[in-house]
Amino acid sequence: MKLLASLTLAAVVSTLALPVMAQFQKPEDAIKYRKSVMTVQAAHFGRIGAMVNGRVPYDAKVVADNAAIVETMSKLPWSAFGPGTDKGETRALPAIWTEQAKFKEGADKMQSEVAKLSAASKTGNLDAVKTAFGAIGQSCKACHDDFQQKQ
Ligand code: ASC
Repeated sequence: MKLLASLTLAAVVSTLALPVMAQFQKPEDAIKYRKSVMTVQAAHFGRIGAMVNGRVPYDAKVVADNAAIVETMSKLPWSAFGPGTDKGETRALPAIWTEQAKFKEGADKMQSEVAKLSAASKTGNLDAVKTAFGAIGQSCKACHDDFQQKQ
């Protein structure tokens, strides 16, 4: 019984830890993973952007659904910037690894701004959504300016 309890606990803990502990076979798998996450994240952020910018009529449910996806995605890329993932098909700059504290600060800031968007989206208040959306855009840009090679 004790063994079963500890096996169950281990299974639960490893499931909970999964998003921040994604493991990769090869560096290129990690690079592909983080780029894919960014692509999906940008797609769903963009759907909110279309409403924030008035290109598409505001629909609170669509904003909330997309904000929830962005919130999940925002947690995922960071574990894929491990050692050895600085070379290959990537625009990641060396500063990510030489200025890890600053990089983490940017990652944390982005996630907290995204959490605010998620909260705002549940109120149905478009002005609150606009404010949160703008703050996220700034945090994306700040990190890309410092840590992503220009195209
Ligand atoms: C996006 C996207 C980014 C950011 C950035 C915000 O939708 O793909 O890289 O927002 O443009 O300034």
